[in-house]
Amino acid sequence: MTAQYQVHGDIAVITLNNPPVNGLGLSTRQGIADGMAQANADAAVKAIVITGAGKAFSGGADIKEFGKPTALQEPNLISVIGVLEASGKPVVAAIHTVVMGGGLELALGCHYRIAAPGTSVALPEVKLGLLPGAGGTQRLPRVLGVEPALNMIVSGETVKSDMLVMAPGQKLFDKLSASAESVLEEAMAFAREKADVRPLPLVRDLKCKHPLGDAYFQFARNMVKGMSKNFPAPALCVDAVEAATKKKFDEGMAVERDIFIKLMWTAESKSLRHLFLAERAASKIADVPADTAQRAINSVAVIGAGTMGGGIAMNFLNAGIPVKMLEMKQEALDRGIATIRKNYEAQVAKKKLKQDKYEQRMSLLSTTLSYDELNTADMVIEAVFEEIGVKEAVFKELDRVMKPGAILASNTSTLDVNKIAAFTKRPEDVVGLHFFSPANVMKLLEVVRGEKTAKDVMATVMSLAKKIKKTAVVSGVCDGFIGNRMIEQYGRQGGFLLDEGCTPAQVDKAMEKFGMAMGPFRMGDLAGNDIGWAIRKRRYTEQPDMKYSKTADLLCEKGRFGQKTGAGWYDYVPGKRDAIPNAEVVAMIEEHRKSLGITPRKISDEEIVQRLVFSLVNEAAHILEEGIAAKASDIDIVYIFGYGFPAHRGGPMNYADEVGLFNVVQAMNRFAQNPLDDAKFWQPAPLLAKLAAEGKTFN
Ligand code: T1G
Repeated sequence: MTAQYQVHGDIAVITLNNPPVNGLGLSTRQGIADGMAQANADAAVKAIVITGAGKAFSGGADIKEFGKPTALQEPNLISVIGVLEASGKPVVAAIHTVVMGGGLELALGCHYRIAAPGTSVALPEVKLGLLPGAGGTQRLPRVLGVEPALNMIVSGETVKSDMLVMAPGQKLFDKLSASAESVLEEAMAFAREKADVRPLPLVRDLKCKHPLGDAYFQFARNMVKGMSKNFPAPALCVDAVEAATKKKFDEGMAVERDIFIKLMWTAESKSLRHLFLAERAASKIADVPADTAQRAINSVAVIGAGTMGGGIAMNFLNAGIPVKMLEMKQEALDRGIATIRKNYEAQVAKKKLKQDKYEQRMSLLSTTLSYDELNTADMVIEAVFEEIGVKEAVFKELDRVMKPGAILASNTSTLDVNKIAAFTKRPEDVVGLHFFSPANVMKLLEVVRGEKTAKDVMATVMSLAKKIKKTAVVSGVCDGFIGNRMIEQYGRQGGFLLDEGCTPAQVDKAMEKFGMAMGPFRMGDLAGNDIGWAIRKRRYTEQPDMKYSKTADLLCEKGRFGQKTGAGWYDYVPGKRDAIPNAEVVAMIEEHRKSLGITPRKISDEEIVQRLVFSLVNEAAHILEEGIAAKASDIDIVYIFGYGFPAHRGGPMNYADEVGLFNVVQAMNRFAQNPLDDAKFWQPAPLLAKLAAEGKTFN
């Protein structure tokens, strides 16, 4: 049982013990119910305390149990909370560290609640596309007030116990304990004091009203509508809390239950639950045990003070890790420092960063023009010009100066990490750390594992990624790793669609309606069309049979590289980001189409979305077959965190699973009939064909 029962004198203590965060799976729920029965049957027991072992009171329902039969098996969480409320003896929750979701709902079923200071309190279900489903929408407003409760439920945000006890008239916590260590003792003493109180106070009996009634909820609905475009849950949270103010408790519970069951089966919720586990699974490497000893990283060197080097350095400064930046010339260093200062000062101006914090971070930054001064750094990240000759020179120098055991990382986005490792005598210490621009903002980090990269280097960089607040995904070595290799196919399909009859705006609008942060052409203008141009030029020589539309080259030949040149597929007004369609570009595309003898055809949004998204899926299936990515969910994480794929779709692989792989393959077979497309590319990858034939999914 993952809940222990012990009697201390006249107090029974039930301790949730289901590591890592006391998720309320069936066995834990059963343990609580059994403990309650025992305590109520034991005349020597005067009162009961419930607490959590380890690093949480409880992180809520067991997310890993969702979708499994045991999730709804009795005693379900509502029944367990009913047992608490029906207890003939007082039940006191001794809360510390984390009390979230169903964990907070469990505590709300107790007669009293003692919280340690600094406890993280939340009803984060909305972040999983749900709403609190065990009475949270009915009880929290009763103890905290309608508005603070609704804010917590709709945002899913965490609030500290110290803040909550200051809410006027709150009855969420009867008191704060002196510390997390003393909360159990204090709760037991509190339970003794309340042993003879009758009737026992029940949250469900408290009144729940909002003075403005309908007007307030109308206001709340308007606010929520704006922030929850693709997600149904936030608006339904308002309905549930409104029911708490208008209906009897049990009727309100029925409203909450109906909504919860409905949301549980939405694609949005399944996507968000998939991403919650996928993000955490990404940091696990099958052949690198979780307890692999890590190398200490107490200081970092960065080679190159350009946009990437500066952004990379900021990640470490933000985490309190000293950085020494190296450039070849002083003015390059000065420019790099100035850019870092500008970025921090912009955050200070927006009150996102305190002045003293900014200064403290800058104090951790030093610069040098000499490689010899890098010999104390525990890790170095190279972010120099993307050309193999330059990388060779840099890594030969690093091999000469870096201390034994230092990690040598390259930020290369396309070059072969095995080749780079071979420039040194210590290939086992070499790894790729592919940051996404802007490196101090984008959460995704592709960790490129070379053939010889040591396991402890992998364990070290994966743990370091967490410290610098990056979501790391392991990639094998291939051209473009995971993300850029897939985005190249996505871009190719975009080009074919222009040749066949679309405008850039039509393709972008279709993809943005699907949920992409930006369509392919706006994204090209943002990243710089010259980047893709350079890659295509390489392809034309290396892979002459790879088909491309020429439109992107024609655009680049006009110097229309995108926002950085004020014009690309679209025009831009300085200082503004809106993409303004340009008639000349559309004319250029039509001209080009005519020169190919192509009669333009009307192409549906659905075809646009399928060709772009399924091109990602097919390339991803090859990436999985080749072992470049370890699991499909890693690829979803790459696309959500690195390329603006919509979270409510759960990533390209999750989306393909939702559509059904059989249907994906059917669509690919149709695309292969199109003479203007690339029939060879649309041959379903063997893994995809196999899963589709077997009626299986990627995840
Ligand atoms: N269930 C199962 N496992 C969980 C879990 C949960 N609720 N929360 C965390 N884990 C696992 C996580 O997968 C990881 O596992 C490990 O714990 C550490 O997580 C009826 C239905 C609690 C603040 O949404 O916000 O209650 O990778 O890396 O940074 O109304 O986890 O080690 O195998 O995040 O210290 C509502 C989600 C559920 C809370 C800890 N509860 N969790 O953060 O560690 S729905 C949540 C968190 C619900 C009821 C409804 C955080 C944390 P592994 P971690 P952390």
